[in-house]
Amino acid sequence: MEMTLRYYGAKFDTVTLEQIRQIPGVTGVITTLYDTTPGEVWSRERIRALKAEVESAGLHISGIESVNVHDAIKVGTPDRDKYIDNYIETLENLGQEDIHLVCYNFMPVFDWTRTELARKRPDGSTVLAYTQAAVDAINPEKMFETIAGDTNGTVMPGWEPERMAKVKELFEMYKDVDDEKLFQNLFYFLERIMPVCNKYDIKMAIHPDDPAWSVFGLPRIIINKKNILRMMETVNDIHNGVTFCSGSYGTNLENDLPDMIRSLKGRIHFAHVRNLKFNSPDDFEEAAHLSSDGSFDMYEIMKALYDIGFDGPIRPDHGRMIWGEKAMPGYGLYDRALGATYLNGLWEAIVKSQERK
Ligand code: DNO
Repeated sequence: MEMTLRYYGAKFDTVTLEQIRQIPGVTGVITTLYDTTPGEVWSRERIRALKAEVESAGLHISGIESVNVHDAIKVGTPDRDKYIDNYIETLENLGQEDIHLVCYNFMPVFDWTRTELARKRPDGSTVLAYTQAAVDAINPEKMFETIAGDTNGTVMPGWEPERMAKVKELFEMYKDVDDEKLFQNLFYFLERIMPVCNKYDIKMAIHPDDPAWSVFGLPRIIINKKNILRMMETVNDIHNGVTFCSGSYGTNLENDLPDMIRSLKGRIHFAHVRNLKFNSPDDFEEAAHLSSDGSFDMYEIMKALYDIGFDGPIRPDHGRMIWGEKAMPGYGLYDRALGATYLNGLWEAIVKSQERK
């Protein structure tokens, strides 16, 4: 595996490449052209400039998170092919610039959903949190307004103000899309992009829906082992793979995370590893990475990744806000650096204990 950190680009991130470079063991970044909109073609020039920026800091691009999928593709509107053609062109440009991993999601309307961006924990840190009761009580169009005050002035992925301004229209677009239709639209998209992925050896890594159930009555499909295996079998190509995100699949306590990892051998191309602390099955907060701070056994998660021979990039995910830092919620420097170091420590211990058997 390679330890990486997510980086939003100099214009958007409070964390610099120079800081990332000093986290022990972090050699790559997962990044994006954050100011592009879904459906837009990424030019080779811009990709090259992004690479140069990262490489001049002594790091490299380990993958892209995300090349976002236009809603026309998810909904399956008559003009979807035009947007898929653009997506293919972007993949081609990435491939020509030697980038071989793309994370994306197929969630309708909202990307990840949280009801709080700064819940205070007993140690004074603040974290992202989710309470089902708050989702049930709210008009989805007002969702963004309820959390906007806690973004620390940053633009959060999936919650861009331009997108949130169109929430009503987006709900309207999805009104006839159920889980099965969304699946079929995903398969259509994948079948069309697989040839270019094969040509340039680009591994597509779908991010799970977060939380792993339907919110606001919208369809959600990338939520459990059964659905993900269906997706892997239907488009049975190594380039059709997953981002294994412990914090997203883990929102549903019925998901056995190490077992899911083992069942996806060869198809996990990227891993997001973080911990959650459940107060009840309907209320969780994003704990520190350390097992004892949350509800997951992080050793077992890392061990399962080791056992399947996972050799892709891994990144600590959503850190707590600590030590007075002001950054994009979940994406500060300090707690993600602690997370990277902890995960590296687990990995070293696993590797050595296996080698010395
Ligand atoms: C949230 C992230 C997601 C993820 C996308 C992938 O912090 O994990 O926004 O990047 O769903 O497309």
